[in-house]
Amino acid sequence: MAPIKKSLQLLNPYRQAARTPPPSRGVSQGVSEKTFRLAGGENVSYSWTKSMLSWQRTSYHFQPDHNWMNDPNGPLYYKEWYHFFYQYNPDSAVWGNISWGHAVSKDLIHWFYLPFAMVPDHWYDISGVWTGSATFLPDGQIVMIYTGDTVDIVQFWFPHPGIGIKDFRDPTTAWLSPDGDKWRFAIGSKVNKTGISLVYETVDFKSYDMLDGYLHEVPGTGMWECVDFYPVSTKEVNGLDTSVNGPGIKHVLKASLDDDKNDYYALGTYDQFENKWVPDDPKLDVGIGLRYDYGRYYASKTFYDQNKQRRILWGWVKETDSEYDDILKGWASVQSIPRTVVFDRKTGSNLLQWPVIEVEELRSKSVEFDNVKLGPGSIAPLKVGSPSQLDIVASFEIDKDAFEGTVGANASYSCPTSGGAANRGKLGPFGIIVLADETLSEGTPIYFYVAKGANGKAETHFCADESRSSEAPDVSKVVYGSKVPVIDGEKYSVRSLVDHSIVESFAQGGRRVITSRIYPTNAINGAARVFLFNNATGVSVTASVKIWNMGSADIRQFPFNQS
Ligand code: DQQ
Repeated sequence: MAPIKKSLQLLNPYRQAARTPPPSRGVSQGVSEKTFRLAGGENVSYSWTKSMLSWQRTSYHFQPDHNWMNDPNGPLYYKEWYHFFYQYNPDSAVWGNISWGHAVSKDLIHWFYLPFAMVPDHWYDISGVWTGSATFLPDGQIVMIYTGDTVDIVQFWFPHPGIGIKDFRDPTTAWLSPDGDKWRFAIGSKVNKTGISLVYETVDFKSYDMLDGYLHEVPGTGMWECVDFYPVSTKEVNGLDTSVNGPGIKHVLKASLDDDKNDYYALGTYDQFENKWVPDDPKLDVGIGLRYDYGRYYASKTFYDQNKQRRILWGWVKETDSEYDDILKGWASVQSIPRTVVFDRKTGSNLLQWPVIEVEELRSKSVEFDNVKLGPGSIAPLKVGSPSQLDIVASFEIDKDAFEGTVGANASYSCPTSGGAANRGKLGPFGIIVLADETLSEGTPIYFYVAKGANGKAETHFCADESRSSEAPDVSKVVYGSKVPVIDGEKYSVRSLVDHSIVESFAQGGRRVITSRIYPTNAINGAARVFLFNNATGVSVTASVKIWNMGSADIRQFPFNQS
């Protein structure tokens, strides 16, 4: 851990003065902006105390001991260990000098840090060892293909007419060609404003042929980073190895959009003979349809866990405070809790993401609140042990008669633009408030809002409102969210993993996910509280909640010096 005291002393002289915005990081080198930029107000500082900053560090999410981390790289399971690599700056809490950090775990929760896996030390990666993926070969060898940043800021991939020299990156895990004699992998790119994915073929991972045409393209989506491409079973709940194709299988294509810094996926069909992927629904194509996460989540990557026959998704969750604060803390970014990914057989139109079962090892004391009646405009405090580290599972039912009798309830609702949890409608919002203080001067509502048009058709929105999450002016405070399918007979359900400055919330069994970074000034340590609320004007809501205190993960250096 960086010596916070020393940093505070160094930085305090200018912290109270007006600040200039931090420099852009990454863009001139050809990748997406790595500095979080507030829309205005960046030069307003807040006098964070040491205790506030220490509270922000997470207790059971993976993060390095100190300094900057970004994308997950080459995750895999090998010889009874999960390996995780990550974009890492060994020198500072801002993006730069990118190397591959490396950690191993038996359970995806407790980790040992290992020495760097790769540092910039060859002509083809001397300016940075950027993102890549792992492929197992039949003889047991593992191949890591990655993007190298060279001295003249040209990527490792070979120029292609119409494509900018910096616009190739982030190879996927390879899959076998139809004859099984060649490997294929995809990379992200763009032509003008059209996001594309190219596919390369290789026999030996030494020489490569680029296949004609694109795996897929979507006009207007800009540069695609960190493309991911994998099969999901429409029949079974198990995950599939990346090379599997055939009946009962759909293929997921994911791109991280450089232009808006979000991860979009779509379900579709891969014709391996034509090497083309076609979305099931062109209206939900990559970059214009579904996102893995409607909060802060980027550069994600899956791997097939042959240990438990599941596909696991990792994603980078960046800071949404200022870069000055990251330097004070001495660290920046966390990884989401790894999530299992399966096809949603109930809707047939989306994936389900769920925290890996192993995180439940950290659950300890629990409290339950059954059938809590919440009248219109009510709020109920919940007594919980340690409100900074929680696993909350909650479900809500709306009073049936009132629901059916309500029409014309704000059919044009949208989480980001409809005024957050303070905006009362007939059928919402209702949900939980986490990381709140006693007086609710700070708090983050995670909630449902049901909108119902004049035609009686209901649509449910799942949102997270950061607008009152912190009294500090220099952190992000947006309202995240999206519509979420709720099938007849289902309750409104949410699971939230609270771990200090990160809250990951999963609605309807993982149909929609929102990850927030939250930096309260009052609602920390013993002052943090959890509430249930119903801010609807027209209906009562009945809530049932179970909340576990979560222990801390053991994340430390590998004990090389012990026998
Ligand atoms: N991060 C890496 C790139 C990738 C970007 C550089 C996405 O390979 O495109 O750190 O965050």
